[in-house]
Amino acid sequence: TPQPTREDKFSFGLWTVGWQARDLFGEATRPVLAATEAVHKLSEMGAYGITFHDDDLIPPDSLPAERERIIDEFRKALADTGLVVPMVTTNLFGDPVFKDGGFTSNDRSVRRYALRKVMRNMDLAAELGAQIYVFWGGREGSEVDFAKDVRSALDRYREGIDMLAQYSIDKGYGMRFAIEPKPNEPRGDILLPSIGHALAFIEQCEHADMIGINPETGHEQMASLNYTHGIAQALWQGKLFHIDLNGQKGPRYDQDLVFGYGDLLQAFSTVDLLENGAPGGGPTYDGDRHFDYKPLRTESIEGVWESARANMELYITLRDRSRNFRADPEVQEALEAARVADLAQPTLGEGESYDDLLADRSSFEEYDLETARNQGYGYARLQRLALEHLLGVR
Ligand code: 3MF
Ligand code: MG
Ligand code: MG
Ligand code: MG
Repeated sequence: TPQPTREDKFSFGLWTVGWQARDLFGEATRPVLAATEAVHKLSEMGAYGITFHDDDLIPPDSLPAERERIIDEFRKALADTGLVVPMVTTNLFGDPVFKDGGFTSNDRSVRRYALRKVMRNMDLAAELGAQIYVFWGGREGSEVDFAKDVRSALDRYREGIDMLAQYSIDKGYGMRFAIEPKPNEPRGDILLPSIGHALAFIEQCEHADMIGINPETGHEQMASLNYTHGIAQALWQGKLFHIDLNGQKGPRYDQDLVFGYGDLLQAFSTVDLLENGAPGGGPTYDGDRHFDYKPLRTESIEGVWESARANMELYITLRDRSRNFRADPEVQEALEAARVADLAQPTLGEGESYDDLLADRSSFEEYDLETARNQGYGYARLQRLALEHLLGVR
């Protein structure tokens, strides 16, 4: 079985392996996992980083001295193991104060409190060297259309993000922000529900250049969207700042399964894109491969580590398979036959204008429509070869 190493850049949220499996219908099935233990164990298993929400690391009601002690112990575990903190985020969803949102609550005092909570945690994130700060607005949304003025909510969302960006700039933190879209759960409808909505929102921000996205596999798939296509567009726009990999079986509640334990074929194309880029070139992703999953509620701590390992091993397996896929002469021939790389060729010739196109009778008046209509594209063969590589039968 493949052995993960630091070079693979695998990271985990403290809230993933640390999830006590409390759900909507039942109590916790596992005891608290100390952050320092998570650091040591993840490091032993070959991970590279750990990420956290403020409240995962520091229980919200901690007194200042307790807070300092926790941070010191965590910092020592990081130093002892060499594990890094590539990303930090804020819990703006757990406390009942955020039941109508953080940045977009109808209560202005809640909005001000939310901004302060983020600023305090950004100071800690900077101290720990995090370069990416994630914003998942799980409570920014509504169940009642008449109760939320979405345009004002987006104004307030933008105001919050822009103010915090200015804070990072003024403090010299040099952070980049990553917004994480999700269609619903816990709110009936969440603002910035998909990759596309988030990308469009970012363009409206004053500090758009330092704001990107943190798309999660399962979140897009909850909305029946193609995750690989979504991250490809984010890459195209230079906005794939971070990533939450996991598994999801179609449009149902947020399952947070192990990466690949849902739409395995799409997980294969995701890894192929992340690792092999696109045939036409363009920006690639070089951040950490971050897993945001939940170990099954049925498992004790052994099962937690088993599933953490499963995320990394499956990623490595898919990476190996995708390299074999790309290197296979028959696949190369099939890609050629399917003219996949031809799409990188501009539709107009060099220096060609629409007048030239209008003058080109072969493009319209004398176009051989019948041949174009009757041609096959050769994608079926490509799909069969991809499946065979995925299954390891080639
Ligand atoms: C919820 C999530 C979140 C975010 C996290 C920061 C609790 O569905 O995915 O995890 O990932 O808040 O990234
Ligand atoms: Mg999820
Ligand atoms: Mg999630
Ligand atoms: Mg997530």
